Amino acid sequence: MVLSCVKMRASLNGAHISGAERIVAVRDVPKTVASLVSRALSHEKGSPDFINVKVEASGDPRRIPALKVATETVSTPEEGWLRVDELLRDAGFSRTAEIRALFRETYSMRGAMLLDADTLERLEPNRERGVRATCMDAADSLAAAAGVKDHYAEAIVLATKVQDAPGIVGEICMSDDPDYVTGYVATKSLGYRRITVLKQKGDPSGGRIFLYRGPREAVAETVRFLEREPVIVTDVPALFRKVAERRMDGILAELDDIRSDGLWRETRILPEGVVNLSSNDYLGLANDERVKSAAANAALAYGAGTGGSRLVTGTQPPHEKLERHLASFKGGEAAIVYSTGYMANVGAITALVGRGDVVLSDALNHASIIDGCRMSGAEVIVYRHLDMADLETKLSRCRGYRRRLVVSDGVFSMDGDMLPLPAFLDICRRHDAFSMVDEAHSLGVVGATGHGLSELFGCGHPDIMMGTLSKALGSQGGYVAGSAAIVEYLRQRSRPFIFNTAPCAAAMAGADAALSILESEPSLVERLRENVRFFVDELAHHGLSVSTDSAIVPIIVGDEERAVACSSKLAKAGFAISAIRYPTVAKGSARLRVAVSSAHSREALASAASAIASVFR
Ligand code: WAQ
Ligand code: MG
Repeated sequence: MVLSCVKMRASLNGAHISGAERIVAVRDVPKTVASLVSRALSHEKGSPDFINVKVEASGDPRRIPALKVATETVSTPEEGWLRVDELLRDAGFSRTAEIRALFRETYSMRGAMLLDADTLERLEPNRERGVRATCMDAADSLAAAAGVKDHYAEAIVLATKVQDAPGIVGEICMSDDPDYVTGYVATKSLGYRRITVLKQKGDPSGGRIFLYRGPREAVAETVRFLEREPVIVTDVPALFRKVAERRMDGILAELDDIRSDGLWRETRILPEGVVNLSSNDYLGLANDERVKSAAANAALAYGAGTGGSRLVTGTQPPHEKLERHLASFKGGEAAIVYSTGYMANVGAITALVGRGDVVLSDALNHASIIDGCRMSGAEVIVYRHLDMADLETKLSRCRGYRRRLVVSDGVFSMDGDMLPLPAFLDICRRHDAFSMVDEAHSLGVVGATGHGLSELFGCGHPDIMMGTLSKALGSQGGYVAGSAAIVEYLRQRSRPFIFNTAPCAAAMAGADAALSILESEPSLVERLRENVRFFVDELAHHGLSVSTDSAIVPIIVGDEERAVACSSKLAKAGFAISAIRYPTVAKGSARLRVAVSSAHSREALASAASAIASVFR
């Protein structure tokens, strides 16, 4: 087969923008030229004012397998260059610090510095330009999206050819693309070692050194080989991972953005001895001996998992017992339990409304309510936070719908403020809308004996009384209580109930025991209320004025990174207080969120208040 080397160079105002090398069959020259030219024209660095395409007859190419690739993950350029140093030493080079210093001199060169690895003499015939490796390609490069620049695949091809050149014993490279901070060290023995970070983002420096060992009179042949000898590199891993790698680019870039916006989150295990002021276990029942042994005994009696969905084989006696108990506690005719509170909200809303219906939702409702609204397919109208006048105005415009549903948190999880339930119910009634209230943060907290908002206000119940087992009840799961018909409807229609393995008996029995304790010891609720009052007063003593209707005490910081910094200072002082940021709350309204528990001692609350005040200064 007759082959051609095709080289493309594109520049703008004399500055290099992009270049590429192909070795293709003569009949593929036209389409190769077309794709390289279109690649040059659409380069992200800008559109070139000069494109040079050179097509030369090629001799028979050498075919050599790609160097083996390994990635060295580092997080800073300093670490990256330390790895370069170690790798060069491993490969038998000794003057690594001097090589590193010389590398900077390549930044202005178009080609590579050719350096004697031992004497550090510079051997390239033209110092300004350097030596350029050309006449190379990956096998099957045409098939693998030839028009797209891929640093990785092209660098492996170049590095493989370079290590095949007579006298060459190593290479160091750093990309000159300001957005691409990766480079590599290559030798025959090390293979191609990618080093993920060699410079800061935005830095346009880049360069290459080819390390040479051999007699001076052989240098000319090395240069000829690098610049003229056609080489086809087979088995380039990047070419076949290309699509997947590029797919990951967007993901990795977004992760970087999350980090740089101060919005990075991680899961962590609370160290021992830390005062936990972030827990929703408001009554300390998650660790109550009676609750724990009820859960443990249920696991022993019924198994660790249920093995089936509720409507198939997953229902066990503890599920039904808890549902009856919740119904009577909430003053409903029936109740239905879900595996999580999130699923209870999504399950209830998506079952109750759909296309042709409308749902009105408070602007600060919990994400699980928002998701339920979105997933339902109903029209969603958001009203201003706790603004009953706005709700009424908007609801009064919702005539021609099949169903109207109004949904609100009872206590708002990030602000600790509360729905004025009587007004809410009155508006819903007058406009013939279903009312739904999420009592996740009010059950066990609000009302003289912890029954929630209806108890506090001495008013009626919403149609859909949603709540959770995961907070004051110290267990895990969610529920909806209401009329027998509503609950039956959810059992028939709500997909997170139907298509989900039944929650484990331990969670059911634990919640059931906690509910019994709440009924028999309403003093727990009073103790919680006193703790909240005490804590708010302590903060006031230290000059921080905050307010809450619940056990959630928000302390607004504003800036995301400052909130995180406060939270980590508090962690160092032994207090786990979470920083709440976007997207949980609006951007610029980051806060420390303290959740008070009846289990907190006065001493712990007093020292927490003083620690919070001191990080605020
Ligand atoms: N021959 C010799 N030197 C060259 C050549 C060449 N054909 N092309 C570029 N250089 C020199 C020049 O000084 C550049 O500034 C420097 O090398 C870097 O070139 O994820 O993109 O084309 O594993 O920016 C490596 C990491 C990417 C890839 C390399 O090099 C990975 C890269 P760039
Ligand atoms: Mg480049």
